[in-house]
Amino acid sequence: MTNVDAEKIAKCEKFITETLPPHNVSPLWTVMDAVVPPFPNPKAVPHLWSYKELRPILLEAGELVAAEEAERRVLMLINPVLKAPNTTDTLYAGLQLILPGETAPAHRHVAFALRFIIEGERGFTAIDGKKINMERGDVILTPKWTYHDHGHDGTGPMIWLDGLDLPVYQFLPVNFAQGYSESRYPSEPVETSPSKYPWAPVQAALDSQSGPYAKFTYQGGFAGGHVSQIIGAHAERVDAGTQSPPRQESSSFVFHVYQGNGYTLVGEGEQQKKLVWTQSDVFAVPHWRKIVHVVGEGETAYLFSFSDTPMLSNLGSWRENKFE
Ligand code: 1HN
Repeated sequence: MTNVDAEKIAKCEKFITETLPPHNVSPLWTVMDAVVPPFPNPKAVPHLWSYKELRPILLEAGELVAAEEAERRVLMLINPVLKAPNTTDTLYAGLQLILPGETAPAHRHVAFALRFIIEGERGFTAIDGKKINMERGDVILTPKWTYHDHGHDGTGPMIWLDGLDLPVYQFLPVNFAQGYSESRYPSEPVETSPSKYPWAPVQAALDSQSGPYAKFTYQGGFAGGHVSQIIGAHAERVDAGTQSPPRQESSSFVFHVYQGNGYTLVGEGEQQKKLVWTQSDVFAVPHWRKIVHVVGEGETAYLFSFSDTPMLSNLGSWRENKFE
């Protein structure tokens, strides 16, 4: 290095550390790669939560705190390298418990929620005055800014997976929430609702497609197209002893195993992670990670998932890698 170079480097350093800061400016050229990386680089890592492990802990929470007290008795599924409420960089997932006779009081918020019912019968959610019964496999939407409360007219625990777009409101600080004046919003029972997607027709739609792999996207709801502007919901069938075609999308996903045993390979090369799953497990897939589901002999696997695909599409930022 010549003296001229050394002098210039020292000048540059002084410029960056002394001249610029008082003006509240910062050089782009030292951080260009970080601001515009060559590939999407989510912070979240692939991770699996075992239902068998978490169920007793959730029931213990049921003994320690009442739904009324908690407002929502939920164990948040937090990505190991992130903080609440992040399951992925953009998606939130949690396991919620309601016990017989309890009320999770009415409130509304800007954030959208969907629920996938895991176990229990005769639990209900009331959405804007419509009391909707919950059964295993149902997907139930809670559109933005609708009053909703949950309850349980049956016996035994009622457990479901919540999916919300909460992490998005970490950088869009416009999430208002409002409690209702009473614990329940007045409601009447309904048999069907545009908010509710029972499992049977979804499985029938998957089973009517030929071949060992099938995919279904929940449509309509209140948003037209996907179930909401930010979160989309999907289901997949992978036959026993087969694997899904590889896919890689901009989106991040939270998966829930409705039925079956297998594993999912997430990512490639040294970063690849193998998530081994069985019924009712939940796992997180970060953005832009290649995914292959591998299913064991014996039982057909059905996977539910929710993603941020609609948000990315609406922002013109969704893309996929085609594997021919
Ligand atoms: C919420 O309102 C529910 O209504 C569940 O069941 C989870 C997590 C954060 C904020 C609001 C529900 C939630 C939530």
